Amino acid sequence: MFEVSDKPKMVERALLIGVHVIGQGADNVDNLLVELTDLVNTVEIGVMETMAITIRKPHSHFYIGKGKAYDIIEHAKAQGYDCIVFDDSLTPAQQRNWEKESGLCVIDRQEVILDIFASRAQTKEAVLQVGLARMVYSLPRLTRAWTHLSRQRGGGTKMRGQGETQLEADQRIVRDRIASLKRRLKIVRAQRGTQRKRRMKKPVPSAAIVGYTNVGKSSLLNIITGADILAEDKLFVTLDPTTRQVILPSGLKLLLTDTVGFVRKLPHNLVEAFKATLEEAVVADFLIHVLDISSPEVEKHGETTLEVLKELGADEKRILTVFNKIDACQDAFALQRLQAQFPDAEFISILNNDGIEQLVRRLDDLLETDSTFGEYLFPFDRYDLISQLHQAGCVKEEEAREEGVYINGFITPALRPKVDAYQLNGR
Ligand SMILES: Nc1nc2c(ncn2[C@@H]2O[C@H](COP(=O)(O)OP(=O)(O)OP(=O)(O)O)[C@@H](O)[C@H]2O)c(=O)[nH]1
Ligand SMILES: [Mg+2]
Repeated sequence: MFEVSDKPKMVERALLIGVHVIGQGADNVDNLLVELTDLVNTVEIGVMETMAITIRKPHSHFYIGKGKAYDIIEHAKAQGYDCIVFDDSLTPAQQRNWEKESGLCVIDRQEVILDIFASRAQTKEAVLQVGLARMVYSLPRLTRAWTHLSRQRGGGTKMRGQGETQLEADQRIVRDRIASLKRRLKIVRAQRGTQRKRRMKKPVPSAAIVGYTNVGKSSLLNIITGADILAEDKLFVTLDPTTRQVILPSGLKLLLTDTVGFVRKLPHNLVEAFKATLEEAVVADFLIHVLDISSPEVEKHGETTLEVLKELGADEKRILTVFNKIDACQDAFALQRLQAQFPDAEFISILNNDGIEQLVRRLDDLLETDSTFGEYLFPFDRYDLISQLHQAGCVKEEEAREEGVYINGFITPALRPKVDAYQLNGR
């Protein structure tokens, strides 16, 4: 990885391989290959051919059987491919074996995803997080012949210590980098933590928009709050959370956060590295789970999202399920079926502004169910509380009376304990 003299070779022509292990994995290999094609195209490698193969059990050397492996190598070389991409994860040893035997660049879905994240990362925190995930991924793979896809992964040789092999020196450098990235992340995260604390001090409830990549999460935040976040027909456009406030028709306020999208087989290192970013989902009062109904794989995508949420410890939250892109849904039967299956879900098209008003009303309902209506009388010296109620958009009516300030409205759970003592009506 750090032999800088090796100029990065560009790989251009890939053969994609999906492996079905009999009796394992409910995912359809062909569908996964379609998705892998999108992922590989995103890193600007041409997909020449996809191949689905079935094996009885994984083998340690090549993951698939040796006979099949040599057939594939021969085929790939004959066709002039320079890269083989596996949908399944290869162990560092398997990856090395493949590269040694074939002389081609052999990678897996995880590495492709890491590469996409790296190319998308813009903010300091995202760059550090992706950098960390990549370093952790490459540490056991340092002896590979190919250590990069389209981009050079930084580096630079350091002097080898006495008695140290090149590999040991490289490993030391990567470990040092991991440590340094962790240190720098800690600083950046402390800043984010301060921002979040400041936000949480405001008694405004919050919701996080979560879901598979490219389903329309950023578009939803844009249409509801009038924000101007980049929304594109590409995978993993958003890596950093953005929070905007919206005032709902009832007057209640809600903080909405757009988050990074998920994908099947998301590298564990990435989830780990993005945990701090995804914290936004964990601390939110509820989640808005967006799905793309026009995808034939919509249900699988939903399951993936719920799995990642579970890993983050956010699966117990209340979730409002939103099926987006109904304009592009070709299959009327699927729409009906999902409507029957998810009677509490919203079905919308952001593109056609269809169902958005109803969705916003649902957000209001959700907040109002949490909030309780009450009448209060505050002494004149408790303007601090009155101001917090205003900040949260709880106040329906306010009147200065002789004995204090009368207020009624829907009070959010966060504020209730603070104002309970001033409630009228026999409390
Ligand atoms: N047909 C259709 N396309 C939509 C709709 N809503 C969003 N899109 C498109 O879907 C694509 C993805 O939208 P984004 O808002 O970027 O999706 P995202 O979930 O934020 O994606 P990532 O940040 O990449 O995970 C964009 O090209 C949008 O224009 C819709 O209702 N109908
Ligand atoms: Mg987005």
